[in-house]
Formats: sequence, C-alpha cells, structure tokens
Amino acid sequence: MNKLIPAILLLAFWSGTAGADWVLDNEESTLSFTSTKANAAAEVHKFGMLKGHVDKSGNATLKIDLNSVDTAIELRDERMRELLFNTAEFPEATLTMSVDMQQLKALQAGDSLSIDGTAELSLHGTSIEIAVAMKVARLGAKRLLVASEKPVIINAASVGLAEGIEKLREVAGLPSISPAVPVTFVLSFERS
Ligand code: UQ8
Repeated sequence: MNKLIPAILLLAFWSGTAGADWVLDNEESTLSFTSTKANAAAEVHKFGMLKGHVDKSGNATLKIDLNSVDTAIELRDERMRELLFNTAEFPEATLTMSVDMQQLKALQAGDSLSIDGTAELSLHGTSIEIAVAMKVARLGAKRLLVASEKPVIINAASVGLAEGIEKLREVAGLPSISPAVPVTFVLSFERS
C-alpha cells in the first residue's frame, strides 16, 4: 500500500506535465481576413466563432464557424454566408496540423518559438495544403498564444470560392474583388 502512494503521485505529476490537452479560448482569440475591392479599397473582417484543440500526440485542429463571419455590414455578412461560403452545405472551415509536443513542453513561461509548418485547410468541399509561419509564446503554466508571423494568403480559386466572389461582385455592382485574401490570427490556448 505504502509503495503505491509514490507511484500514484508520480503518475499524477507525469500526466499534469507531459500529457496535457490544449483547448482554444474563443474570447481571447481572433482570426481576421482582408478583402480588396475595386483595386483599391481594402477592408478587414473577422470570424467570431472559433474552436480548437491540440491533443497529447500533437494533433492540432482549428474549426472556423463560417456563419460567424463579421464584416460590420449585416447585408454583406448574409450575402457571404449564402453566395460565397454556402454555409447551409459547408458550415465550417477546418485546419489541421501536426505539432511537436516536445518543443512545446520545453517552452517556459515567457519563452517563445517560431514554427514554420504546413497545415491542411478544408473549405467549401476542397482541401489544400498551406504553409504557415507562426510564433508560439508560453504565457504561463496553463496559457499558450499562437500567432501568425506573416499573413497566410488564400486564393479564392484554390478553395472553390472563385464563383462565389464573382456573385458578390455582381450583386454589389463592383468592378472587381481580389481573389487573393490575406488571413492573420492570434489563438489563445488553455491547458485542460
Ligand atoms: C500550439 C499550436 C502550434 C497550435 C496550432 C493550432 C492550429 C491548428 C493553428 C492553425 C493555424 C492556421 C494554419 C491558420 C490558417 C488560418 C486560415 C488561412 C484560415 C482561412 C479562413 C478563411 C475561411 C478565409 C476566407 C477565404 C476567402 C477566400 C474569403 C473571401 C473574402 C472576400 C474576398 C470577400 C469579399 C467581400 C466584399 C468586398 C463584398 C462586396 C460587398 C457586398 C457583396 C455587399 O453586400 C456590401 O454591402 C451591402 C458591400 O459593402 C458595401 C460589399 O463590399
């Protein structure tokens, strides 16, 4: 019995440090993208609802609720949900990537590290690989911040959204909308 107690304590310590899951805190996270119309007018928009998780093996997932698109103009949000994303059929965009948990574990509070990785983006029934440069900062025992070091440029045609952009252009009577869309993010994770 006496021998069991240290073993249990060791196991409890190990599970608290080595094998933790990280869960995204939506309130503390942002994901923004920039549209450019008529060759000159750039506007920054965001998605308000994100979900994310990194498991013990380093499988990281980010889910973006496309219905939560927020361009500060309700009619435009509605048109983006219907004409661009078709959220009735494709309500979410999903990003998956593999994270080196040893690297993450070695980070002390106040430390940060740069990661050049590859993620898979599934959007509108299409999946593509994207290169992503991120800064990961350990804010405390239970907090991680993951931010884009550079914008990720998504081309609408590569994720099946060229036709939707054309519909938006037509309905708004615009001469053009750029298909190249820069995306930036700041994601806050809490250890569960
Ligand atoms: C610990 C650790 C390391 C964890 C890692 C965790 C993890 C998994 C991290 C992942 C990180 C990662 C790889 C992130 C990548 C994020 C990306 C790239 C997400 C993609 C997000 C996404 C879905 C982007 C959208 C893409 C796209 C092509 C959008 C098109 C946007 C455009 C161009 C919209 C046009 C808007 C516009 C100008 C409309 C015209 C308009 C209309 C129609 C209107 O009605 C109106 O008002 C009445 C107007 O105003 C007057 C208009 O302008």
